[in-house]
Amino acid sequence: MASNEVKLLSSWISPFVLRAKIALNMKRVDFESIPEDLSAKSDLLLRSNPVHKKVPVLIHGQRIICESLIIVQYVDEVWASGPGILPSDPYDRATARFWAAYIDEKWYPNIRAGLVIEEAEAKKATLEEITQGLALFEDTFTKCSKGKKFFGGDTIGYLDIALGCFLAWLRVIERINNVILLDEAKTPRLFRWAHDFSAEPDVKSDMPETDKLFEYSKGFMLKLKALDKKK
Ligand SMILES: N[C@@H](CCC(=O)N[C@@H](CS)C(=O)NCC(=O)O)C(=O)O
Repeated sequence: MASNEVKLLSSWISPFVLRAKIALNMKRVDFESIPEDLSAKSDLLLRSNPVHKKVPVLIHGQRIICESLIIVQYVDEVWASGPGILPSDPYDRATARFWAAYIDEKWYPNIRAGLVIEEAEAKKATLEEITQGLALFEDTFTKCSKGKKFFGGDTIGYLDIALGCFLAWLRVIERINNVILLDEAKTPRLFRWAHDFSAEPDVKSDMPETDKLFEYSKGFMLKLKALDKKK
């Protein structure tokens, strides 16, 4: 492989892969997206990410970078000429990293659970956790955006990507459960942000359509349950 070639081990359904794609799109990096079948992982994936065996994996020449937020950061640092993704101010950067860690460690598990759990009380509690997280993000958005369109200011940044990658799945969970989670009345700024983020060309080109994801999710729920049983 040429030393500067960029490949991304991908899956169209993966919010984590979407993070990497948005970052590469923002920096106008030419890359090859290599789709992975997550139920029959390729040797390339297993060799490239032997620790987690998950997508996304960025292959930049001979270098291998795993974990979506680390990839976003790497892309930001390597292709420094494009728009900055992480905030330039150290405090803003620390704040964005704090909330991105909260999203992955605390909030995302509820998104996953929202697709799997069937028992009524547990499902209600999970949906409530998702909504409470969204209320926190409304507040965080107000502080981080400083009156601008995105968490990152005038252009999308690290936190926009960290949270926005889940919007399509959030809409699927709303549809499956016939509920509104991102409520315009309760979280008006976040609602507007979700619309603006989804409409950005660097996002729109790769964000899965809700209808397609909804159809896919029907089989996917069974697969997730099977995976959970194996663990
Ligand atoms: N923390 C990882 C999460 C990546 C992840 O969960 N990827 C999923 C697809 S959405 C995957 O590859 N799953 C395969 C498996 O769990 O075996 C990241 O941020 O990149």
